Amino acid sequence: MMKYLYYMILVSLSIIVVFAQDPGDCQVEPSAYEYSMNIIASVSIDDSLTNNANNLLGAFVDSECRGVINPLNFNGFDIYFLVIYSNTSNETISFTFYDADENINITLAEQVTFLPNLILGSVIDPFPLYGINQLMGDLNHDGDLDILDIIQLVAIILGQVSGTEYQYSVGDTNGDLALDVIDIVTIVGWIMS
Ligand SMILES: [Ca+2]
Ligand SMILES: [Ca+2]
Repeated sequence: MMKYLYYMILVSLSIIVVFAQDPGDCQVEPSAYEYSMNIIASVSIDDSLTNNANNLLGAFVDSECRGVINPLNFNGFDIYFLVIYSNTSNETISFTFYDADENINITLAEQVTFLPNLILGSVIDPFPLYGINQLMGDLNHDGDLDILDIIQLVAIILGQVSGTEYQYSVGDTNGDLALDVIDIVTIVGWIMS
């Protein structure tokens, strides 16, 4: 029985490892691949174009890294000249973004299909990649849920401060377009759990 349990835990752990996409851990050996394609991309997180030379854009097939790049800065925002490698056509490429400002990885919404020698986007018109960095209940946007978020939420509900669009988005836990005591109770529940 213990042996069975141990095996189940190992399998569960390996599933988590298999799907981890970490651009910071990305190492690609171009000579291992027959084909490549290029994407000239911009990245927007929460509707803001990224602007940090230490950001990373990684391309993945499942957990396998197929390309990674730091951005170059053009006119105040980042452009990513990313080469993606493959040995076959039609693989589905997904993207994970390392946000150096927040020190977190964010899975981006778009996926593309690999085709040898394809070029997506240009410097004038970069291919837009989008991600969302919103933790429900994180009113002060520090990546954690704690009493500071409750204090912020109460201040907004009492009208002591006017909430931002972001705060109304992450504070409205039941989606009724209002911030009230129900949202407080819900977030307190998340903090306690
Ligand atoms: Ca917080
Ligand atoms: Ca609500």
